[in-house]
Amino acid sequence: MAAATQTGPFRIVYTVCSHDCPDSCAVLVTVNSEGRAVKVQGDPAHPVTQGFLCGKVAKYLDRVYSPQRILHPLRRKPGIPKGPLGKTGEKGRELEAFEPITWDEALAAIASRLQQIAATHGPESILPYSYAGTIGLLGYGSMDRRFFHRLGASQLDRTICAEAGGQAFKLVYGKKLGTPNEEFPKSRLILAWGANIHGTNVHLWPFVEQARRNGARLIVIDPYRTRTAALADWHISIRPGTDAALALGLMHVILREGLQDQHYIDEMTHGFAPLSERVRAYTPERVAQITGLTPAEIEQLAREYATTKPAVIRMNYGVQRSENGGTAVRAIAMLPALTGAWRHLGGGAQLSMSGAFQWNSAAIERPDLALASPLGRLARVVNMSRLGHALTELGTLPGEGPANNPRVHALFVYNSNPAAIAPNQNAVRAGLQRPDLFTVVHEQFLTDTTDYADFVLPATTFLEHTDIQGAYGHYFVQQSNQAIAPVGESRSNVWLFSQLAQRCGFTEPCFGDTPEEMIRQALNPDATGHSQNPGMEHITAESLAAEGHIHLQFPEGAARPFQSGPVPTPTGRIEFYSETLAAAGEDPLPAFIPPTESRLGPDAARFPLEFLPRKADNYMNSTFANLDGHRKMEATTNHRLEIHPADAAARGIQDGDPIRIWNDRGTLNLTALVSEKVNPGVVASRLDWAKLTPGGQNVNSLTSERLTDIGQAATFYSTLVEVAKV
Ligand SMILES: Nc1nc2c(c(=O)[nH]1)N[C@H]1C(S)=C(S)[C@@H](COP(=O)(O)OP(=O)(O)OC[C@H]3O[C@@H](n4cnc5c(=O)[nH]c(N)nc54)[C@H](O)[C@@H]3O)O[C@H]1N2
Ligand SMILES: Nc1nc2c(c(=O)[nH]1)N[C@H]1C(S)=C(S)[C@@H](COP(=O)(O)OP(=O)(O)OC[C@H]3O[C@@H](n4cnc5c(=O)[nH]c(N)nc54)[C@H](O)[C@@H]3O)O[C@H]1N2
Ligand SMILES: [Mo]
Repeated sequence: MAAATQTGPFRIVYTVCSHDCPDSCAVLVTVNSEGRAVKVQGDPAHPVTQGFLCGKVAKYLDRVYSPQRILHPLRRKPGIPKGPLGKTGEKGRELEAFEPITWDEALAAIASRLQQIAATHGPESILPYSYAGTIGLLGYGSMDRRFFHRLGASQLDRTICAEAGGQAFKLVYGKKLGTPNEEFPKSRLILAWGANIHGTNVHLWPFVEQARRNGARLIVIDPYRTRTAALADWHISIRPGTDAALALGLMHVILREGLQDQHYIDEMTHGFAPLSERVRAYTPERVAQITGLTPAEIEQLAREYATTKPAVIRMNYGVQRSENGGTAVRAIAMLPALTGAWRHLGGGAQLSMSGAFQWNSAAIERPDLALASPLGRLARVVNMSRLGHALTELGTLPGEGPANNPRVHALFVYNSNPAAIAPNQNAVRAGLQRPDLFTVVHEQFLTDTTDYADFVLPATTFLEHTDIQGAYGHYFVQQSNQAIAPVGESRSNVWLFSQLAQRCGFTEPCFGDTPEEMIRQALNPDATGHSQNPGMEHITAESLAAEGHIHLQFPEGAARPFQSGPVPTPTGRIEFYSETLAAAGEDPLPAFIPPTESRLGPDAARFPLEFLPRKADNYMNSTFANLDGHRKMEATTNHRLEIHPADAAARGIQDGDPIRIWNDRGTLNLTALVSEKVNPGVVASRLDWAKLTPGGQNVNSLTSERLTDIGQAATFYSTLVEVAKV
């Protein structure tokens, strides 16, 4: 549909949900004659949104018009120490710590302080911290990147979510592409591997259901009995962090029984012989010991997977939030190459489709501006999964040197809530509490992180600004149009960094670009107005604005991305044997190595339980957790630790008992939920705002800053704990 259509006194505006989710839904917003949004609905014309919204976004107007929205820039009052202010929404609490100021005052004060810190400690002592509060292309990373490059601020390595799996998939295939949702109904076997489809990717679910009506089986491999697992034909409750072993065991059986597609292997892959040699050691008996499954289950899964055609694997990022999660993703990603599943419509695998969106990112982010900064070069890179270490010695791992040089003196947070979502929360919060750290937070709500801010700036929601968006779960380019005026004095990320650049005296014209101009730059049109980006040549800025969503076009066809070669790896083939890893002196083949924090690791005697600090189905990471309607949907699991009856009994714990969970990094007080959703030896709890959790800390006070084998990413799911009744 067009950007906006008028029906009587109402306008219907095409927007795109910009929360960090594979689905990137088309959302039609009905706006009344007073300019107020009165309804949101999924666009029935969008083939993946299919006219429905998830439970979180169906209630979106509660968020947009929440009385808890930040409406004005705020400055910390003199003498008020940084730290938790108490529950959000308790009217007036924030005004005990902050005073409202004008945008002019806020921008002037922040620009001058940043420049002063840059002059005194060097610009790299300024650290931007952002992730995916919005995944709109402009809101996620555009004017902000320009500003921080020009300033010479540190760069951020954005590893908190998907780097391990993303890089691992690319080691095998060269590119993040996958089987589109629309092809899933043709599949006869759907393997959800570390993927809670119903919970975190619900717009794939109707396609799964359609496949099942056509006779497909759904198998879920997950250490937790998710909604998806409960709805499956077979739930395989694997031990956390052991997926590489299972994938190698499946390969062992497939090759032993000759179930591979040798023609596809010969034509498309590299390193079959050494891989065959490697998997010989992964017998079903050995893999059963590691994974907690039986040899018969492993054999059955291998046979079912290799002989059912088409078969598709929906891997999500759960597998790779583990110390050796990169290798696990690599090994799983090799399975459809071994069985030739890519040759069949409805077969293959899906992890992320983001590799298909080849924006003109140099024009959007302008890394060249770093040459005009006082550094005269690109700044150093700080890993966001090591924020504790970047800010304080408390985050230092055994055997590691002290934090960076120069020390971080300013932290600029937007699109993120690190005090809740970053690992090793106690180190992060100790860092945020440093009186010498200047902290600015651009936010919609008074989160765990704003409690530590010197300045809080009000941010818009996706209804209140214009953006362009790809997706990591489908192949549609979309334009999201501003539907309503900004609530209060909130402003978009683009506006904020454009203003700050001007206050800092940056005269490059790009700092004056409007969102519409930046959408054009992202599309990079030729003289006829058509995009020059691969796959977008049929798109113009006008056609996108008029149509809302337009599917990418691939010469090779999107439905079977790796049906034929070459693939963009060093050898041009799907790499079982990674030439990149070999060149780096690392093991070029997948192997199972137990995570340090696992029942097979050195600390298992002290901390015998493997902890899953999970996402909530009704929040988006920490987003939505402050809204009553969303909290009600999580009521049965809020502040609960799910523990198996055997582990509970061994500790004298009964359902509803107050319990303490701890390791060397922190302690959490929750209530026991005795449940068979987890196996013995595994406990689980949900991510929530720390200040809404009794004791003021959340699950990330227990997680570590250890990084993954590939991609230097966070390892939330490699965490050991002990539990006792209090
Ligand atoms: N409702 C909702 N939707 C979301 C989000 C949310 O918070 N809530 N978050 C969004 C974000 S940021 C992302 S990145 C995406 C992707 O999110 P997902 O990758 O789906 O995220 P997770 O829930 O972390 O992991 C999926 C499943 O992996 C399981 N798992 C954990 N460890 C292991 C393991 O060792 N092996 C196996 N096989 N499974 C394991 C978990 O129990 C979980 O059920 O979802 C997005 N969508
Ligand atoms: N224990 C545990 N920790 C985890 C995870 C887990 O599964 N378990 N998952 C990890 C993963 S996969 C991810 S992706 C990260 C997510 O970490 P974050 O990206 O920090 O995600 P959110 O918690 O959703 O916080 C995003 C914030 O951005 C704000 N925001 C939204 N839109 C805008 C905007 O346009 N402008 C500005 N300035 N702000 C905006 C929202 O209000 C929200 O507070 O968390 C990680 N942390
Ligand atoms: Mo994520």
